[in-house]
Amino acid sequence: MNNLKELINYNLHPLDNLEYINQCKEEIMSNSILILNHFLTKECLDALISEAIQLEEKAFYCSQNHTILLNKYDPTKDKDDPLNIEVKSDKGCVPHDLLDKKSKLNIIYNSKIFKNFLKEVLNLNNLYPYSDPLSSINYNYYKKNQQLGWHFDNASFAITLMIQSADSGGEFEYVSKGRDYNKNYIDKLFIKKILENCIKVNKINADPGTLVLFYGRNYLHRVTPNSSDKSRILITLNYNEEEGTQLSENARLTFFGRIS
Ligand SMILES: O=C(O)CCC(=O)C(=O)O
Ligand SMILES: [Fe+2]
Repeated sequence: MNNLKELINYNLHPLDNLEYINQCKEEIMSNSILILNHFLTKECLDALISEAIQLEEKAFYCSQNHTILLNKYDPTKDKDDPLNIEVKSDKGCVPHDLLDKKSKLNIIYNSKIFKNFLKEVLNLNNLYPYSDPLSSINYNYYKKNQQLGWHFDNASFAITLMIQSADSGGEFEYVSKGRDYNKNYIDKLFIKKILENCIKVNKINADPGTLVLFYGRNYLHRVTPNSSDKSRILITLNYNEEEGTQLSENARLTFFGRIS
């Protein structure tokens, strides 16, 4: 069985070193995002690219219009209200149960060292997998013209691993203000300006093998349309702070086309 230290570039990213953990913690506190380049070893990245390409034909593609809070447009409300404006998202998704049990992703996802690193850096008490068989680890595919519209996540934090970037477009854009979920605060005017493209936003185009952590529930973010013929492929590693959490049946139907 592979050891975590053979899957990630431990020399660059010593996940159980206190000094390194604190450095990452400071970085996410000051930049609102943590980008760890060359996180995966070349062997691990190659294996995940093969797995992603082999599974691509099994992806379930969904296309939906939604608001920035991932709700449906409400015709009884003002259509210009920033919380009622529709954006479009379309992508393909391969759920966890289609991955080989021996996938290197399962090893990374379940590794005590990795989970402990995440807990420390993201200030979390616990990290548990989803209790449904689909939602914990997902491959996401963005083909030409596919995108993820501006949104806030339902989960407080997001963990992604870039596997293949688009040749053009398919960039991750974000702003690190606009909402404080815990204080029930949302800055509609600021959000409106973003939706109207009046504010300069942060942009990253992660290279394959990069791990990204960010607070998606408070930071508006999107993936711009992939304008190349090469699919953008990205893994989301999804955890919960509470044990026994399932993704809602509605969300499972939307993203995976089935509930189990
Ligand atoms: O694909 C990305 O880089 C971000 C994905 C994302 O925002 C999401 O799945 O909610
Ligand atoms: Fe998101």
